[in-house]
Amino acid sequence: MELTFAIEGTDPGTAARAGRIRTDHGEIETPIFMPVGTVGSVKAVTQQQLQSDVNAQIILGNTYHLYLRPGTGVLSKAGGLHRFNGWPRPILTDSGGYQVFSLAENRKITEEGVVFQSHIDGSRHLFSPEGVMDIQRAIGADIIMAFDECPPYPAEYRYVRQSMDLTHRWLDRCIARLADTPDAYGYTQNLFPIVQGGTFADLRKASSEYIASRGAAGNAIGGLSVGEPEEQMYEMCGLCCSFLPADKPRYLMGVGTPWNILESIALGVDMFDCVMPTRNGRNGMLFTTEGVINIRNKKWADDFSPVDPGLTDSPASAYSKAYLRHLFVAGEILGLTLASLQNLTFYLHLVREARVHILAGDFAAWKAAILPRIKQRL
Ligand code: PRF
Repeated sequence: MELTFAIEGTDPGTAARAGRIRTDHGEIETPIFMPVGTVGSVKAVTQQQLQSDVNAQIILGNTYHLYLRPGTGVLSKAGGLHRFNGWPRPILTDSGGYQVFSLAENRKITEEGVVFQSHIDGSRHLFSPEGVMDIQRAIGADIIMAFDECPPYPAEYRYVRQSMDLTHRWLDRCIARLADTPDAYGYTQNLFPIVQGGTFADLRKASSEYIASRGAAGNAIGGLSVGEPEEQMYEMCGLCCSFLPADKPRYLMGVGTPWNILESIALGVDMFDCVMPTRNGRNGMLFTTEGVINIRNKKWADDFSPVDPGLTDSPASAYSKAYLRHLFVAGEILGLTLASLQNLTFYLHLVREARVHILAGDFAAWKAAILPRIKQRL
């Protein structure tokens, strides 16, 4: 069945909403954070831990990485990514329209698509809107992203406008290709188009209106959190939300810090993903209910309090800060797992709490009270 979205509550003080997305692999309560599993694995964490400890409701995969390794041949034979990696809940795949710009070498963009060299072995490939839809069919995610160009920041108005127009033409080719190809595995794959337009208000409005006119089951906001000031990101995000349909989920791509997420929920965003909790976690940066910690810091060497006393359901809370610091200093791989679990548990806890407070109607007051605490550097 096609993905559906039901709004279950709206916050009186902000544009925040609490909703429920239904997919063929289960339901997602929004607002939601989606852990990033680039190559079909959320780094350092097992699928069982993601389900039982983190209670992740949906994870991300990347078309760019999965296409290069293990390739669509293996994924098709496996019966899709859910069967391949044993994750039974919903999956979303990004289109590669971002990774190809951030990772690949010798890229060349044309109307047809992007020619690039693999960051793994230098081999040459073409990503076109049609090709990327075919790859995402083979991967078999429940939500698949349109092929877009994310312009760098800063960029000239002329470049961003032409890039946005190209993204819109590519979107129409994505839609046409999907209409011509069946779902690969008997469940529905839903295309989310992506708003671009850089930091230019008129382009953001034009792109949001174009995307909205396509009537997709959900819509994404791309091209933000690429180096622009936070205030500008919020301004553009709020603008996009005001033009995207209210009765469809809105996904802000690649954002962000816990406070970015709370501010964007207030603007009307429902879905988020970011490598920050896992990547920064592996570098020793921990998000806790008390504030942000660098667990490698000497000051934790003999601090035997739990990693996050305010988050008792975090697996890391069974251990002390001193022990986790010891694992990092000793280079033990368990440290990477515990830090990743702590940060993901924190992010999922945060959006669950946000949902509770939206439904209770006191989201704005709760956000104002919690922000200074979680932003604090300890
Ligand atoms: N486009 C796609 N994926 C993305 C982005 C984008 O603009 C971003 C920007 N923050 C993150 N991931 N396809």
